[in-house]
Amino acid sequence: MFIIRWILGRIILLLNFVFTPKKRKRPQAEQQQIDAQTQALALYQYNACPFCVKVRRAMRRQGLNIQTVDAKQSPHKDELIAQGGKQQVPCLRIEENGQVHWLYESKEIINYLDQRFA
Ligand SMILES: N[C@@H](CCC(=O)N[C@@H](CS)C(=O)NCC(=O)O)C(=O)O
Repeated sequence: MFIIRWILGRIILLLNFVFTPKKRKRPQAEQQQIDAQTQALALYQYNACPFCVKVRRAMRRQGLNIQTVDAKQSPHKDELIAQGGKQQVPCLRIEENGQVHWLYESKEIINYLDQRFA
């Protein structure tokens, strides 16, 4: 089972590499503004998870430089469970006005990013 999952993961990463979406280009000043906002975001994810790949592709299409965090590693895994509530990726950590929100579900995350940055 582990081997099959591993092979599928490599296929997903290969396809993602071959069909890398075009990164959105913005005027420099606008991109700097967006970068300042996305500094408050972090995507907790696994490298070869198909749902995480979907979100990373959406981020690239939008030209969003959001930090990615490997949720398989300590202490990130523990942070995700303790603060987010469950061990599921992708999960977007959103820091806003001193408060932290954890957004699960790839579809929800992509909707949030599209609404905020599109
Ligand atoms: N419906 C969720 C599915 C996410 C999902 O199934 N993620 C898997 C990884 S691909 C997961 O977090 N499993 C728990 C684990 O591996 O610990 C989404 O679209 O984000």
